[in-house]
Amino acid sequence: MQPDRQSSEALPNANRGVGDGSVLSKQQVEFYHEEGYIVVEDVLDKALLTKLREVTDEVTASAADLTESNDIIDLEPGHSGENPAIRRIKRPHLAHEFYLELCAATCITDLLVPLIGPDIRLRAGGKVNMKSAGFGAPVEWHQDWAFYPHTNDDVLAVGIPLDDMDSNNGPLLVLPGTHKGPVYDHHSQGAFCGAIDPTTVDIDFSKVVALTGKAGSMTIHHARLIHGSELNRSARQRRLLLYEYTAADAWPMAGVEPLSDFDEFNKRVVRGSPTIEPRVEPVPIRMPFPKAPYQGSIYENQRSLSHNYFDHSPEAKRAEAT
Ligand SMILES: O=C(O)CCC(=O)C(=O)O
Repeated sequence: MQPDRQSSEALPNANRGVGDGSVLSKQQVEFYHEEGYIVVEDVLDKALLTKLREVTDEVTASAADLTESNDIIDLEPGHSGENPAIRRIKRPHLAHEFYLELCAATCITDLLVPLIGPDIRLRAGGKVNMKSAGFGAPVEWHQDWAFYPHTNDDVLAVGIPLDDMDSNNGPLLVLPGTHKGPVYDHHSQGAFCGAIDPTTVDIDFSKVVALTGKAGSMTIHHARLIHGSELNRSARQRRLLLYEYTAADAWPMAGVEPLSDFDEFNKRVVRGSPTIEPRVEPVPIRMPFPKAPYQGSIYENQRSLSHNYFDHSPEAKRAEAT
């Protein structure tokens, strides 16, 4: 099954804006609450984008000697010293000081205040998904919320493309409005698998919208919004930095992330103040347990999904190379 591609350029203007240092318009905020996502153009200036690419190249180059994935680098199957291929940089705020600085930059957080309030915490996760030219793997449909439920759902992810993200190089795909629906089963064979089995649900996948944008723009999607992405069939890489943020009073449910270091938890408040009084709201929750049999990243978790939606076949990858 393949998504019916649709560019966000065809969408009403409400979901697009220019990152000129101002906060989001009322229309954009309403669009986010209604549809569960927005795209904002020109959020990173040229200097920040250049630095982000340099740092990402540096971290990528450091993977050349690796023979297996570690806490920071997730290798593509087939990676070798001669043909280094990394799938993801995990927890970028720990991978390089620059990613840590960038997650608190006002050009990003100014845009989040109208959506989740003035007190904002970075989640311990986050990633740079590399979606390399020729083999960048699909990500099956999922809700981030299934991985990390909190006491309230003022939880979202920000995506910053390092390369122009268009309909050919595996853009982020979303199903508008699904953040208001249920939290779907992300289990397979009795354990969490981090993906929705498309054969067991009544979801209208034809409503898909591709979030396209220039390098340095920013996508924002609600943690409950169903999303995924296809194989990158183009000859161009599509690197996407994803930071995950919560309102500071949205506390992770027990076991979802380690809270053994309370100082570190509070230091991740990138704006405003921490609190020890979680706001508890009646949000639907399914716990991601028992844990996925394949650990390491979403790509690993999703290996145990019984039915894929996107085409992962070697033939599809070869089609890209030609
Ligand atoms: O990089 C992508 O295309 C999708 C990423 C995503 O949804 C995830 O890693 O949770």
